[in-house]
Amino acid sequence: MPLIVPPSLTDEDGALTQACEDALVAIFEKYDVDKDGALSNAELDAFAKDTNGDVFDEDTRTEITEFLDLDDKGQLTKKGFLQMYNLQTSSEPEETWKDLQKHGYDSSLKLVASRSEDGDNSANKSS
Ligand SMILES: [Ca+2]
Repeated sequence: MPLIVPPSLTDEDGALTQACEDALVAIFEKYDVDKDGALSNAELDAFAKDTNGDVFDEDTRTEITEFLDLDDKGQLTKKGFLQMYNLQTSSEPEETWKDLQKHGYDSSLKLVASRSEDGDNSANKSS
C-alpha cells in the first residue's frame, strides 16, 4: 500500500477538526438507533463490533463510564463519544483513521462506502 499522508484529524490545540467531528457525529447518529442522543449498551456494542470486530471489554467500559460524558441513564452521549475519539486521536491518530475507514470514510474524510441510505435521510433533527 502506498504511504499516504492524510489530513490531520486534530488542529493545533489538539481538538478534532470539523471534518473529523462531522464524520464521527455521523457515525454516532448511525448507531444511536432510537435517536435519544446517547448510545445504550446495545448501541455501543453494535458500534464496537462494527469498528473493532468485538464488543468493548470490561476495562474499556469502565473507562468510558468513568471518564466520558454520560446522560442521566449512564449512556454515552454524543459529547462523550467525541471525547473518546479526541483522546484516542491525540495519542493514536492511526487508530482513528482505521475506525473511520471501517465506517466507509476515505483519507479525505469523504464517505465512499456504499450505504443503503435511500429514503433514510428524512429524519428531522432539530435538537
Ligand atoms: Ca440511543
